Amino acid sequence: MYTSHFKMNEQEVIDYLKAKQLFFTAQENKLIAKEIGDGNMNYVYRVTDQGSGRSVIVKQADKYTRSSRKIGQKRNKIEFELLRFEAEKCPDMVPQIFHYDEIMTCIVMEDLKAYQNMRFALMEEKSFPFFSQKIVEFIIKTIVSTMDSFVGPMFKRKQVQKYTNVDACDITERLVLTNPYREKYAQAPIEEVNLPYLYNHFQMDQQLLLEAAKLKYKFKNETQALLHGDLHSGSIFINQTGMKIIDPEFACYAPIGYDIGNVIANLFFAHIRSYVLNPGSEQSKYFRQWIENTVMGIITDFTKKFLLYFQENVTDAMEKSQDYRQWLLHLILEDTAGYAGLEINRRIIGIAKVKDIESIQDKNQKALAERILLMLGRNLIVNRTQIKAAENYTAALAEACALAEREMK
Ligand code: SR1
Ligand code: MG
Repeated sequence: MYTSHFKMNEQEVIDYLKAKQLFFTAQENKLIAKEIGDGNMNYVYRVTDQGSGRSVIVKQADKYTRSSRKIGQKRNKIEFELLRFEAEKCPDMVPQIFHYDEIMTCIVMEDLKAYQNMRFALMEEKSFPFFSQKIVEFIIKTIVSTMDSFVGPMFKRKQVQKYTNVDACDITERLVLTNPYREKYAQAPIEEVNLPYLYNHFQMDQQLLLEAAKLKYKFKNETQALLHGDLHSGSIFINQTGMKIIDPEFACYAPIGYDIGNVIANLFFAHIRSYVLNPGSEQSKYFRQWIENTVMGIITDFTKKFLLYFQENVTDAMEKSQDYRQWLLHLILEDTAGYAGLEINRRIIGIAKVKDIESIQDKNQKALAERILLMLGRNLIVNRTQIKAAENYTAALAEACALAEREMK
């Protein structure tokens, strides 16, 4: 049984766990399953024993995406391998894995019921004081540590082969790095009032197009480190005491700034949502200040920890000087700003939108949020060589708000 792959339904997932004797004891036999996936790619089942209340997650990758597009299933193995690797480096920051099935392409893992998806927590304007430190710890230990400067180029090249997933990279290259900049691919709906800006300015902006193309080139050609590959707030589960990072199915070797930029961009979505919905409330101002401090904290903490990690762990004889690591840090920070901009743009005018902005009901408020974010995205891409210090981000944010408000008056 289970010697060839098929997509399981809820009952079949229960049967699978029973047949494989996974997670539940023989006494726990009142199992119910519910499909809870809200992404575009996989099927995610929560299976609960109604007697004990214990539950587990089964995530299955099919040969088709949920929108019926044919796709390879390598992402599931990569996700499992990366979760296993991350568990060695940051055991408190990933879900526990109970089982991986290469034929059924499914992972049986801890149900993170005690945590909330961070995107939704941010939409409720919850703040998490420890977040910047923790995410930087994760980035240093699981991403920076995979650079050839530490593990050697021979080992890294083998790892690059192991983690190359043509399907996942193709999705990123189309959805993030191309389509938002090409008129025929830009995906409505954005608010109608923003369409002239999109078509006549944004997509005609030769400087923006050139800089976005350079960042795409880097993504395709620079195998700097093993990334999570989709490090947005929806890939993080969080509560007041800790967080767990899930879903590394887009993992690949690419510039580190891609992941850091994703984290920052998704914090900005929550910030701008709050700014347009609750401009005057003191509580919301506190939340937005926390986001700004968090973005600044990520940059300053990454700077400090990267330099220290590099100094203590570099093995390449040519890379031992302080000037070298400073030079490298600056490249990563530049990339961070640029990829943050690309993530912002693609979530506004691409097909994979974010709830933070999509769920804004009032058309004027949503239009303002879109315009601010597109202006911020552009600025971060085009001026990325100047955006290296923590305060540059808050300045860029304030500038985008002021500019967009003026234009939309
Ligand atoms: C087909 S939609 C794929 C997108 O969702 C994932 O979360 C990734 O961000 C990807 O770009
Ligand atoms: Mg995902």
